[in-house]
Amino acid sequence: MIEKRLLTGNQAVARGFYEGGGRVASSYPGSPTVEILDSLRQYSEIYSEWGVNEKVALEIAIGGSLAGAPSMVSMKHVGINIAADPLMTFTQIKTKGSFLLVVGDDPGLASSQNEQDSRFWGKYANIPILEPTNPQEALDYVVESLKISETFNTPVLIKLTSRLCHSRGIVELNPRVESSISGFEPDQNRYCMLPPNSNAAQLFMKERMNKLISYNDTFKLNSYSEAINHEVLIITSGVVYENLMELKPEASILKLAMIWPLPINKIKALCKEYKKIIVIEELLPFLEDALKAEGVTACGKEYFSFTGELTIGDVEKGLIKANVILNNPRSEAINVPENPIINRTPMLCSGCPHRPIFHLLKMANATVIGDIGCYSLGILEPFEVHKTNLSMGASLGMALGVATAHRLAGTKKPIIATIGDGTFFHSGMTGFVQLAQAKENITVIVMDNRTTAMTGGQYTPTTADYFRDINQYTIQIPKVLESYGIKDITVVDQFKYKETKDVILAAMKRDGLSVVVTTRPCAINFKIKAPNYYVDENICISCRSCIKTNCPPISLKQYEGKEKKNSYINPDMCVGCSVCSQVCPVHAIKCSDEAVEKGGKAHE
Ligand SMILES: Cc1ncc(C[n+]2csc(CCOP(=O)(O)OP(=O)(O)O)c2C)c(N)n1
Ligand code: SF4
Ligand code: SF4
Ligand code: SF4
Repeated sequence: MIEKRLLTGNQAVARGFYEGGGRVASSYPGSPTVEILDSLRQYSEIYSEWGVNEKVALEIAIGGSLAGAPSMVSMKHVGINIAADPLMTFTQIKTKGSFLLVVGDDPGLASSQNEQDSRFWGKYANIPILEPTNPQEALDYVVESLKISETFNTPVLIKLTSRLCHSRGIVELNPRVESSISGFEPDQNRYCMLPPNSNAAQLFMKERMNKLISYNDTFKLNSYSEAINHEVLIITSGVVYENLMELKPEASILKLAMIWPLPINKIKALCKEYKKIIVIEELLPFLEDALKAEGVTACGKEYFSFTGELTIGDVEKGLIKANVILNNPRSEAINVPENPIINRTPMLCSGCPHRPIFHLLKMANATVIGDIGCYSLGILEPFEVHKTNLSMGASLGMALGVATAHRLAGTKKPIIATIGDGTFFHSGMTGFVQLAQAKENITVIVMDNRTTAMTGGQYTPTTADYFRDINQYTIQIPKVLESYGIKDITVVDQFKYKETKDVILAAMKRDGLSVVVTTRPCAINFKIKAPNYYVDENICISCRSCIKTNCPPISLKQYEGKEKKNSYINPDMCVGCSVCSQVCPVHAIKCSDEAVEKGGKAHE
């Protein structure tokens, strides 16, 4: 009997890599692909590792492939920007071990800073792209891509989206095909990318692409369903195909599994039979433009948005506009009725170590150049301290640019940059090298919460430090910065609110670069729970200072016999960080553990 399991798209990718004989996998965390590497950890046959950023993760997988091991790297769409340098040269090489680049796009921006379309990277890098529509296909396409990679000596890009990565489907499991690792065999013509080798590589890539076009013309995973009426041919791929099938349009449908290079001979032959060719694809008109460039009269983006996901309703609206289906909407009946979801702004968790920093930055009247991590929530109410948010590690260079421009303009306003430990190691270290040599007045707060919290708590080099596990490697941020020649570095425990405030305000006043490293770990990932705090309503003067810390357990309550509402702390949610008690002007917030209240140790 065939074994079946309910898997997410991410889990199915991991399973496919296992079944296809995968040996080396690396990744850098980022939604929507984080769980691929997490799922791979269950397979002892596969070595898996988080890279310090996407470039290093890619390079680990490249190394695995050069040594003949079937290898895979996974990342979110913006990760390709970081990995692009080695990628664009690696794809010129005649690969040895099979190589997969799995990328998760995020149409609709569920958890990303932009909506870039990774298909363009695949085209630019001259490699084939496969796009599955559901978890079963995610598994099958990974297995197939390992074979394609081996046959054509090419890296293969598998393009996923958030919807597919996180949705579940029943998947058939098959046994693993074992693979051997041949080891690295020196071949300078093949692996040393300098002229004339790279000149020859251009011709190899071109020839490889031509072979792939012929292969795709008869590729077994592309599917064509023919309507009786030959009015309209719809060309589509990915999750959109599943949405389209819910509508059962009276049109022929060509679903592409390998979306690049196009099976152009097959498409041209088919298109001759139809009056109208409609392309339905999320984000940019990648397929549509490629078809037009080949002389196919295709349309698409005049009916379907260039931004966001294309839901069943969106596909239906577009097809009504294109006169393919009648103006008789079915999607409302198909779509699950909307539950009344209460919109809430994302919030820092109870006891989050970033909270006191934002609370006091709010009062500091500085221009704060933010970065990417849980601390991006410093953009939102009630803090609204971060004035920029661009890409990982960008806060440092940008702060330098702003400070320089201000100096040139004669403006004197303190410039602060924030960065987390995950981002420091990902791409902040180089920014610090630049800052160390500059002369501008900048204060950088390194919020070392000992983890990559925003993507689910993957380790960083300082994670081991927190656990005091000397067997794990440990890199201390202040020591790294000292080695750059930075002298003004203060390490502070930000739950000592007053002391932290003094440290940051003093750093802002000092000339040159000042760095403040905060040390409190992420409350969620380290499962921190210390004795809770409570409000003595008889002392509380309803000033709302504690409410402004925006810690989830704190609310206003109508106590019996009181005229005004006073503060209240939900004891089940409070993790005892003490920050609210430190901002209370009348000492109305107390610890439930008297020993802590009298100066004992809390929250360790
Ligand atoms: C190039 C790129 N890769 C991955 C991500 C996903 N991502 C968002 S925040 C983050 C790191 C956060 O870690 P850290 O700086 O330690 O901050 P924390 O969330 O722990 O506060 C990552 C990897 C991204 N936004 N951009
Ligand atoms: S996960 Fe950790 S760092 Fe992120 S908001 Fe929660 S406590 Fe703060
Ligand atoms: S002590 Fe105050 S700020 Fe800290 S977790 Fe409890 S309610 Fe939140
Ligand atoms: S800060 Fe203190 S006095 Fe002000 S509302 Fe909170 S508990 Fe009451």
